[in-house]
Amino acid sequence: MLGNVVIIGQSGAGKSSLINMLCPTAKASISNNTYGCTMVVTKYTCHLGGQDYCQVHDTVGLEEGRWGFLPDKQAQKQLKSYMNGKLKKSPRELDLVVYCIPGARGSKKSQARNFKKYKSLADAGHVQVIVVVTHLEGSAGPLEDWWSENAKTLKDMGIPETTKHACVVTLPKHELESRKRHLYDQSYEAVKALIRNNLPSTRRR
Ligand SMILES: Nc1nc2c(ncn2[C@@H]2O[C@H](COP(=O)(O)OP(=O)(O)OP(=O)(O)O)[C@@H](O)[C@H]2O)c(=O)[nH]1
Ligand SMILES: [Mg+2]
Repeated sequence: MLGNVVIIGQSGAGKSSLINMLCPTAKASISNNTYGCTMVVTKYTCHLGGQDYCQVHDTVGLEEGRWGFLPDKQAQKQLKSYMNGKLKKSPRELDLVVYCIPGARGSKKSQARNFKKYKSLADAGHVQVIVVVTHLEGSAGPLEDWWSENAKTLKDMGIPETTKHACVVTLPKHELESRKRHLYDQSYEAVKALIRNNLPSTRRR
Protein backbone atom coordinates (compact mmCIF):
# COMPACT_ATOMS: atom_id res chain seq x y z
CA MET A 1 0.00 0.00 0.00
CA LEU A 2 1.62 3.22 -1.13
CA GLY A 3 -0.41 5.61 1.00
CA ASN A 4 -3.56 7.64 1.57
CA VAL A 5 -4.73 10.27 -0.89
CA VAL A 6 -7.47 12.75 0.02
CA ILE A 7 -9.41 14.41 -2.80
CA ILE A 8 -10.83 17.83 -1.94
CA GLY A 9 -12.52 20.71 -3.75
CA GLN A 10 -15.76 22.56 -4.34
CA SER A 11 -19.03 20.73 -4.75
CA GLY A 12 -19.48 19.61 -8.36
CA ALA A 13 -15.76 19.87 -9.19
CA GLY A 14 -15.78 16.19 -10.11
CA LYS A 15 -14.16 14.55 -7.05
CA SER A 16 -16.45 11.53 -7.00
CA SER A 17 -16.22 11.23 -10.79
CA LEU A 18 -12.44 11.24 -10.45
CA ILE A 19 -12.67 8.45 -7.85
CA ASN A 20 -14.91 6.41 -10.16
CA MET A 21 -12.32 6.82 -12.90
CA LEU A 22 -9.44 5.79 -10.65
CA CYS A 23 -11.32 2.95 -8.94
CA PRO A 24 -13.67 1.44 -11.51
CA THR A 25 -15.47 -0.73 -8.92
CA ALA A 26 -16.02 2.22 -6.57
CA LYS A 27 -19.38 3.57 -7.79
CA ALA A 28 -19.09 6.76 -5.75
CA SER A 29 -22.32 8.78 -6.01
CA ILE A 30 -22.18 11.62 -8.49
CA SER A 31 -24.26 14.76 -8.13
CA ASN A 32 -26.75 16.10 -10.62
CA ASN A 33 -25.15 19.56 -10.79
CA THR A 34 -27.95 21.11 -8.70
CA TYR A 35 -27.14 19.87 -5.24
CA GLY A 36 -23.90 18.58 -3.80
CA CYS A 37 -23.74 14.90 -3.36
CA THR A 38 -21.02 13.40 -1.21
CA MET A 39 -22.10 13.75 2.41
CA VAL A 40 -19.52 11.68 4.26
CA VAL A 41 -15.91 10.81 3.58
CA THR A 42 -15.53 7.40 1.96
CA LYS A 43 -12.35 5.62 0.96
CA TYR A 44 -11.67 3.40 -2.03
CA THR A 45 -8.78 1.30 -3.29
CA CYS A 46 -7.00 2.59 -6.37
CA HIS A 47 -4.63 0.29 -8.27
CA LEU A 48 -1.57 2.09 -9.51
CA GLY A 49 0.05 -0.64 -11.59
CA GLY A 50 1.82 -3.90 -10.65
CA GLN A 51 1.18 -4.78 -7.01
CA ASP A 52 0.96 -1.11 -6.02
CA TYR A 53 -2.17 0.55 -4.77
CA CYS A 54 -3.29 3.46 -2.60
CA GLN A 55 -6.43 4.45 -0.73
CA VAL A 56 -8.30 7.45 -2.11
CA HIS A 57 -10.68 9.33 0.15
CA ASP A 58 -13.70 11.05 -1.39
CA THR A 59 -14.69 14.09 0.69
CA VAL A 60 -17.61 16.45 1.12
CA GLY A 61 -17.87 19.26 -1.43
CA LEU A 62 -17.08 22.81 -0.36
CA GLU A 63 -18.99 25.98 -1.27
CA GLU A 64 -22.48 24.58 -1.27
CA GLY A 65 -23.84 27.88 0.04
CA ARG A 66 -26.64 27.95 2.59
CA TRP A 67 -29.20 25.87 0.75
CA GLY A 68 -27.30 22.77 -0.32
CA PHE A 69 -27.47 19.41 1.43
CA LEU A 70 -24.33 20.24 3.36
CA PRO A 71 -23.79 23.98 3.81
CA ASP A 72 -20.27 25.25 3.26
CA LYS A 73 -19.62 26.08 6.90
CA GLN A 74 -20.43 22.53 7.97
CA ALA A 75 -18.47 21.00 5.07
CA GLN A 76 -15.38 23.09 5.91
CA LYS A 77 -15.57 22.04 9.54
CA GLN A 78 -15.96 18.38 8.62
CA LEU A 79 -13.10 18.41 6.11
CA LYS A 80 -10.71 20.31 8.35
CA SER A 81 -11.30 17.97 11.24
CA TYR A 82 -10.98 14.91 8.95
CA MET A 83 -7.65 16.08 7.57
CA ASN A 84 -6.29 17.12 10.96
CA GLY A 85 -7.32 13.76 12.40
CA LYS A 86 -5.44 11.90 9.64
CA LEU A 87 -2.38 14.14 10.00
CA LYS A 88 -2.18 13.62 13.75
CA LYS A 89 -2.40 9.80 13.60
CA SER A 90 0.81 7.92 14.19
CA PRO A 91 1.80 6.69 11.69
CA ARG A 92 0.25 9.55 9.71
CA GLU A 93 -2.75 8.55 7.58
CA LEU A 94 -2.51 11.26 4.93
CA ASP A 95 0.22 11.22 2.30
CA LEU A 96 -1.06 13.37 -0.55
CA VAL A 97 -3.83 15.94 -1.10
CA VAL A 98 -5.47 16.31 -4.52
CA TYR A 99 -7.19 19.69 -4.98
CA CYS A 100 -9.80 19.32 -7.69
CA ILE A 101 -10.95 22.34 -9.75
CA PRO A 102 -13.40 22.58 -12.65
CA GLY A 103 -11.27 24.24 -15.34
CA ALA A 104 -14.17 25.26 -17.54
CA ARG A 105 -15.77 27.40 -14.84
CA GLY A 106 -13.04 30.00 -14.24
CA SER A 107 -12.03 31.09 -10.78
CA LYS A 108 -13.84 32.31 -7.73
CA LYS A 109 -12.52 34.14 -4.70
CA SER A 110 -13.67 31.25 -2.52
CA GLN A 111 -11.43 28.84 -4.45
CA ALA A 112 -8.39 30.97 -3.63
CA ARG A 113 -9.48 31.04 0.00
CA ASN A 114 -9.96 27.29 0.08
CA PHE A 115 -6.71 26.48 -1.68
CA LYS A 116 -4.76 28.67 0.72
CA LYS A 117 -6.51 27.21 3.75
CA TYR A 118 -6.03 23.54 2.90
CA LYS A 119 -2.55 24.08 1.47
CA SER A 120 -1.39 25.57 4.75
CA LEU A 121 -3.03 22.74 6.67
CA ALA A 122 -1.21 20.22 4.45
CA ASP A 123 2.05 22.17 4.64
CA ALA A 124 1.91 22.10 8.43
CA GLY A 125 1.70 18.30 8.22
CA HIS A 126 4.45 18.17 5.54
CA VAL A 127 2.02 16.77 2.97
CA GLN A 128 2.13 17.81 -0.69
CA VAL A 129 -0.91 19.28 -2.49
CA ILE A 130 -1.33 18.49 -6.19
CA VAL A 131 -4.04 19.80 -8.53
CA VAL A 132 -6.40 18.03 -10.92
CA VAL A 133 -8.25 20.30 -13.38
CA THR A 134 -11.50 18.71 -14.62
CA HIS A 135 -14.27 19.57 -17.14
CA LEU A 136 -11.86 20.08 -20.02
CA GLU A 137 -13.57 18.02 -22.76
CA GLY A 138 -14.39 21.27 -24.61
CA SER A 139 -10.70 22.14 -25.06
CA ALA A 140 -9.65 22.53 -28.68
CA GLY A 141 -6.05 21.45 -28.19
CA PRO A 142 -4.22 19.04 -25.87
CA LEU A 143 -5.76 19.01 -22.36
CA GLU A 144 -2.41 19.88 -20.80
CA ASP A 145 -2.37 23.24 -22.64
CA TRP A 146 -5.03 24.47 -20.21
CA TRP A 147 -2.37 24.94 -17.52
CA SER A 148 -0.15 27.38 -19.43
CA GLU A 149 -3.10 29.11 -21.09
CA ASN A 150 -4.72 29.81 -17.71
CA ALA A 151 -1.84 31.32 -15.79
CA LYS A 152 -4.08 34.23 -14.73
CA THR A 153 -6.83 31.91 -13.44
CA LEU A 154 -4.25 29.93 -11.47
CA LYS A 155 -2.82 33.13 -10.05
CA ASP A 156 -6.31 34.28 -9.03
CA MET A 157 -6.81 30.96 -7.27
CA GLY A 158 -3.47 31.27 -5.48
CA ILE A 159 -2.15 28.11 -7.15
CA PRO A 160 1.57 28.36 -8.06
CA GLU A 161 2.23 27.47 -11.72
CA THR A 162 4.93 25.05 -10.54
CA THR A 163 2.33 22.88 -8.75
CA LYS A 164 2.31 19.26 -9.88
CA HIS A 165 -0.94 18.75 -11.78
CA ALA A 166 -3.02 16.96 -14.41
CA CYS A 167 -5.57 18.51 -16.81
CA VAL A 168 -8.36 16.02 -17.41
CA VAL A 169 -11.88 14.97 -18.27
CA THR A 170 -13.78 13.05 -15.59
CA LEU A 171 -17.23 13.03 -17.15
CA PRO A 172 -18.23 9.33 -17.33
CA LYS A 173 -17.03 7.85 -20.60
CA HIS A 174 -20.51 6.95 -21.86
CA GLU A 175 -21.54 10.60 -21.47
CA LEU A 176 -18.76 11.83 -23.72
CA GLU A 177 -19.14 12.14 -27.48
CA SER A 178 -17.51 9.11 -29.07
CA ARG A 179 -14.78 11.24 -30.65
CA LYS A 180 -13.83 12.51 -27.16
CA ARG A 181 -13.81 9.17 -25.31
CA HIS A 182 -10.07 8.66 -25.71
CA LEU A 183 -9.67 11.74 -23.46
CA TYR A 184 -11.12 9.73 -20.58
CA ASP A 185 -8.53 6.94 -20.95
CA GLN A 186 -5.79 9.53 -21.35
CA SER A 187 -7.01 11.30 -18.19
CA TYR A 188 -7.05 8.05 -16.22
CA GLU A 189 -3.41 7.36 -17.10
CA ALA A 190 -2.38 10.96 -16.37
CA VAL A 191 -3.96 11.07 -12.90
CA LYS A 192 -2.71 7.60 -11.99
CA ALA A 193 0.87 8.61 -12.90
CA LEU A 194 0.50 11.96 -11.09
CA ILE A 195 -0.58 10.26 -7.86
CA ARG A 196 1.95 7.49 -8.13
CA ASN A 197 4.87 9.84 -8.79
CA ASN A 198 4.00 12.16 -5.94
CA LEU A 199 3.29 9.69 -3.16
CA PRO A 200 6.21 9.98 -0.72
CA SER A 201 6.67 6.19 -0.61
CA THR A 202 7.27 6.12 -4.41
CA ARG A 203 9.61 9.10 -4.28
CA ARG A 204 11.73 7.36 -1.62
CA ARG A 205 12.25 4.29 -3.83
N1 LIG B 1 -18.59 18.24 -18.42
C1 LIG B 1 -18.03 17.58 -17.43
N2 LIG B 1 -18.77 17.19 -16.39
C2 LIG B 1 -18.17 16.52 -15.39
C3 LIG B 1 -16.78 16.21 -15.41
N3 LIG B 1 -16.50 15.53 -14.25
C4 LIG B 1 -17.66 15.43 -13.59
N4 LIG B 1 -18.66 16.01 -14.25
C5 LIG B 1 -20.07 16.14 -13.87
O1 LIG B 1 -20.15 17.12 -12.84
C6 LIG B 1 -21.18 16.76 -11.90
C7 LIG B 1 -20.59 16.72 -10.51
O2 LIG B 1 -19.63 15.67 -10.43
P1 LIG B 1 -19.27 14.94 -9.04
O3 LIG B 1 -18.21 13.94 -9.35
O4 LIG B 1 -20.47 14.47 -8.32
O5 LIG B 1 -18.65 16.18 -8.23
P2 LIG B 1 -18.18 16.21 -6.71
O6 LIG B 1 -16.99 17.10 -6.67
O7 LIG B 1 -18.00 14.84 -6.17
O8 LIG B 1 -19.41 16.93 -5.99
P3 LIG B 1 -19.82 16.85 -4.42
O9 LIG B 1 -19.98 15.42 -4.05
O10 LIG B 1 -21.07 17.64 -4.34
O11 LIG B 1 -18.72 17.52 -3.67
C8 LIG B 1 -21.73 15.41 -12.39
O12 LIG B 1 -22.90 15.66 -13.14
C9 LIG B 1 -20.62 14.85 -13.26
O13 LIG B 1 -21.09 13.95 -14.25
C10 LIG B 1 -16.01 16.63 -16.54
O14 LIG B 1 -14.78 16.40 -16.66
N5 LIG B 1 -16.69 17.30 -17.52
MG1 LIG C 1 -18.84 13.85 -4.57
